[in-house]
Amino acid sequence: MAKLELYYDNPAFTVVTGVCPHDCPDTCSWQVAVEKASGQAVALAGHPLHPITRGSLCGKVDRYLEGRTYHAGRLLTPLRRCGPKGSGRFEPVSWSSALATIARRLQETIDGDGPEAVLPFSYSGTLGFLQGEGMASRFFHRLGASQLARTICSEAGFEGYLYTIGAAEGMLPEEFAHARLILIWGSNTLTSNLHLWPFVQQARRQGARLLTIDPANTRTAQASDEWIALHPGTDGALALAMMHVLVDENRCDADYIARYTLGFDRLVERVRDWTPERAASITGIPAQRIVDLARDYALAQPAAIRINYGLQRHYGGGMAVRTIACLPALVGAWRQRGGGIQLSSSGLFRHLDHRGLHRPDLLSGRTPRTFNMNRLGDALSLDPAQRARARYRPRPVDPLPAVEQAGPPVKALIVYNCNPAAVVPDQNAVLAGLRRPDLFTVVLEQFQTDTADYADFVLPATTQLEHWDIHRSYGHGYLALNRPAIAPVGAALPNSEIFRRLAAALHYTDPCFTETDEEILRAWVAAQQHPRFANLGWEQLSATGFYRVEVPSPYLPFAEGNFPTPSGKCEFFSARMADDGYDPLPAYTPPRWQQNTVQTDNPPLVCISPPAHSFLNSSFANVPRLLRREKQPTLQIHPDDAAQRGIGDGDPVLVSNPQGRVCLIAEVTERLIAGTVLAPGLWWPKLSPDQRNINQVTPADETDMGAGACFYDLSVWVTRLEEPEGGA
Ligand SMILES: Nc1nc2c(c(=O)[nH]1)N[C@H]1C(S)=C(S)[C@@H](COP(=O)(O)OP(=O)(O)OC[C@H]3O[C@@H](n4cnc5c(=O)[nH]c(N)nc54)[C@H](O)[C@@H]3O)O[C@H]1N2
Ligand SMILES: Nc1nc2c(c(=O)[nH]1)N[C@H]1C(S)=C(S)[C@@H](COP(=O)(O)OP(=O)(O)OC[C@H]3O[C@@H](n4cnc5c(=O)[nH]c(N)nc54)[C@H](O)[C@@H]3O)O[C@H]1N2
Ligand code: SF4
Ligand SMILES: [Mo]
Repeated sequence: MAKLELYYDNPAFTVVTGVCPHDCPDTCSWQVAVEKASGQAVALAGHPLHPITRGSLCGKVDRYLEGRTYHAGRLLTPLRRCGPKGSGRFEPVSWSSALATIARRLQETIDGDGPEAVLPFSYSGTLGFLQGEGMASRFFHRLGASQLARTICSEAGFEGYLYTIGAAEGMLPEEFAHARLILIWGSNTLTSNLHLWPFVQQARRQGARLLTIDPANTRTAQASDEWIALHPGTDGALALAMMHVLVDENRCDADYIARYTLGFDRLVERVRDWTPERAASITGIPAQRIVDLARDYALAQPAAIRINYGLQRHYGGGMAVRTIACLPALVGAWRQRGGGIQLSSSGLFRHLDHRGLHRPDLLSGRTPRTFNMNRLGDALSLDPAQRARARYRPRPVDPLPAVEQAGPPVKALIVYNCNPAAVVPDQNAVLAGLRRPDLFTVVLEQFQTDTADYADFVLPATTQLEHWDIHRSYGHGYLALNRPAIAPVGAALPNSEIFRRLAAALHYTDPCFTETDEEILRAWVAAQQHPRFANLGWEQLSATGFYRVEVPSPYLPFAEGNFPTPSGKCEFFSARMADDGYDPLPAYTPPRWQQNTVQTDNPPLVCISPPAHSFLNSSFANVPRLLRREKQPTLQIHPDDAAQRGIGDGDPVLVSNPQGRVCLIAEVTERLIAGTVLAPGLWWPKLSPDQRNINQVTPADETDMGAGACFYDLSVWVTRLEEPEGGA
């Protein structure tokens, strides 16, 4: 029985269809029951008819009502700071006074330093087209603000995948059910992609084996047939050795290779030296296990690979994904249902037309500078050399701007859908920037985050129950509509409305700033002309709440080649890579941590910080029920590494490097390869014992491709503390 069945035919309630807004590949559709008399939402559940959601939400979102919409900490009114930056002391103000002051300050900045002195800063609080960058980009385009390269999550892997495959397309979750071997490679499905799991289990019931390749013995690895442990950032070496075995033992699909791939001969040359022994010394996986893995991979067709973003948060992450993405073509896995690889399904939606939504024409010929969000600390610096370094430079061939081209200091920062004080690398540099007395900061938020503590004005934003939106998935093939189910709580407003009002306060007269949210979304739907959206219409979308992009089912995109690369083939050799300054063949780019070879009594350890099960980045890390589940900020450490440092289970430890320091509680565990430590993220610094989190020690280094963040590629020293450190 559907969970909201009780409410469907009850005249006292309405049931409204929506979609989870969070940054998660599953993009679950949901239904909300609202009591008509009170206007209160009383129940929420996964949409029973959505083919991927199948009626269930994850443990974070199934109690979205108490965890977000009606959370006691919801921001309910605009606030003006009345204490020092970071102190969190604020007083309530009216919308009209807040907006008038903000508009005046922005205009002063524009008049004094030029529009590029304004920097928008946003990421993935919501993935909705409208409440994400919809109205915001209209506003910032009109203003002429600096632009932001949104690089913090997936850029390296995304770019790497494009070089080999041509677009972020591949297997869909439904097809995993037909695999005979599944490799979960650098992903923690049971935590971060839960709705893939039923398809994996379906395949296993039909005899498929499941292997998980991960430095940590995660929930997913524990639920697999085997955990293959490797050192972080060494996946490229593993893939090259697998290719070596496939070529050496003649286990490739010669016909598929001849028809649908480019550069096989050069690939053969390249992998000749990549013996399993060589890869074993790099990855930590025994050579024989690598040989067997390659054989299994060739023999157990169809074989499916799920890579996700965990494995690309390393200096060589782009090249690693580019290399792994070659494997399915080598064995012809794409030919069959259940074979291939999935990184992201976002490419299914690449033909969506967002011009009418984002209105780039409002730039009127201006080309503002673009900052890399991973270098927010540098972008906020008053030193032009640092600002120049913060400019977006995704490929080696892109020139670094000269100091003279750094542009004006950032004087106004507008943060929405993001918590940079917790999530961005080089936290100390970020905080130094946020503390600048001459920086005017506005934060649109649902909660009083660490970032909000540094704001001059905090503006209360609605949650997904209170606004309109449309979402696409990056894990499956559905679009979804989110209808508001309840009126805004308190004086909160949708991001779209806040930017609409700011535009009015700045006297921006383009009619796009007066369209309602529903009008904007209807126009967006009507603007989609690509055949993949041929049957998309407002009526249909409103009736069901979701829409499957028009590709065949089952979807075997590359069964007969048709790769969206320049050559139309799977590119083992990529001329584009050569043009962009890369090795054009699959290669191994070692992680940065490997360059740290100092031998001391307390050698550095590699530190990774993938998500804690109950948090979603820093979201939900203020929900009491979920905080109780995660207990405290911990550092998982292998017994050998702990013993070497005199660390016992439960001891407070100091994790430090030249970047910064954070105090965590040691969890001594064998569920981790020795030499690596794991700090589950992302705790709110202000809710942590020493008011810091793991991004104290993450560097602002950029990945090889796409200028992504190297969150899992750093060295730290770990020492036992006598007492936990308190206070900052
Ligand atoms: N060390 C380390 N750092 C990491 C990662 C890691 O694995 N390790 N992961 C990285 C990754 S993959 C990502 S994607 C980033 C994510 O970083 P962020 O994009 O900052 O995501 P969240 O931490 O979830 O914070 C989103 C904020 O947006 C707010 N929000 C939600 N909806 C709305 C809305 O409708 N309006 C407004 N105004 N606000 C809203 C939420 O309350 C929340 O505070 O973090 C990165 N940081
Ligand atoms: N519950 C929950 N779900 C989430 C999120 C969340 O914070 N919480 N975040 C969402 C977001 S924004 C994203 S981007 C996705 C991310 O989801 P995933 O892509 O699954 O990425 P991570 O969870 O960062 O890392 C997955 C696994 O990669 C492993 N790993 C780290 N380094 C390496 C490596 O070098 N090689 C290999 N093979 N494995 C490595 C980690 O130990 C971890 O188990 O999940 C989304 N879903
Ligand atoms: S966070 Fe992911 S799994 Fe949880 S409800 Fe949202 S989309 Fe579904
Ligand atoms: Mo992410």
